[in-house]
Amino acid sequence: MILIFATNNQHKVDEIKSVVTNGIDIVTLKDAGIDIDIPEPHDTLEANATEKSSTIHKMTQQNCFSEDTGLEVFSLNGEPGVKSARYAGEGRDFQANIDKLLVNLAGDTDRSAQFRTVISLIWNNKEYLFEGICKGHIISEQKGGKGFGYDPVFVPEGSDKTFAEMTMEEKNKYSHRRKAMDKLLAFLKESI
Ligand code: ITT
Repeated sequence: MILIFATNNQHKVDEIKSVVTNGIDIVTLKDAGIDIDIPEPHDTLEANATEKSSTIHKMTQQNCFSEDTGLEVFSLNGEPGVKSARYAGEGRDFQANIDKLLVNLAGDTDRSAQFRTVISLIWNNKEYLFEGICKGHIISEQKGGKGFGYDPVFVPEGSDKTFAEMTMEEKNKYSHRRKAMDKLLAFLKESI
């Protein structure tokens, strides 16, 4: 079964492919020959995920899914949240985003945070949403060189390592993205 994954983020593709079971062929936008930067104009993860999947569904008429993820820091009232990719500006620079986050959190004793992923699946012309949350905290100095985005400063609950110090398999034990994807896979198992 073929499922288009409406993303331009190769890190997300690698993580999703590593948790998908046999029988599902994940086709990326690149594989499908689609070269567009899908806009994310909305102020919720849900609405942006819907925008991405419905844009690709309109173009291809095929079953597809997208996901939008945000890092929600409690003492910053949920920021960077839906603006996670562009927190420090339109350049979408991972390092600049981390630097801004650490400056904004300087001196804060509550460093609790969560990653939240919302997947929008369009399956047989109907939309389904799935959410995955990973709770943890933000450390004050970056650690590790793996992963992407805010991984070097995020330590999930139950671990003393940042996501950037983990292999993809270890990150998958905790990750928001894997939890949301597990729900999508369970749905497909019931629906096929
Ligand atoms: P697509 O919209 O093409 O899927 P994107 O990179 O724009 O890719 P998002 O809008 O969901 O995706 O990006 C949110 C940002 O949040 C992303 O650029 C990273 O900085 C960060 N992020 C998302 N998932 C993350 C993860 O698992 N670990 C660390 N940071 C993450």
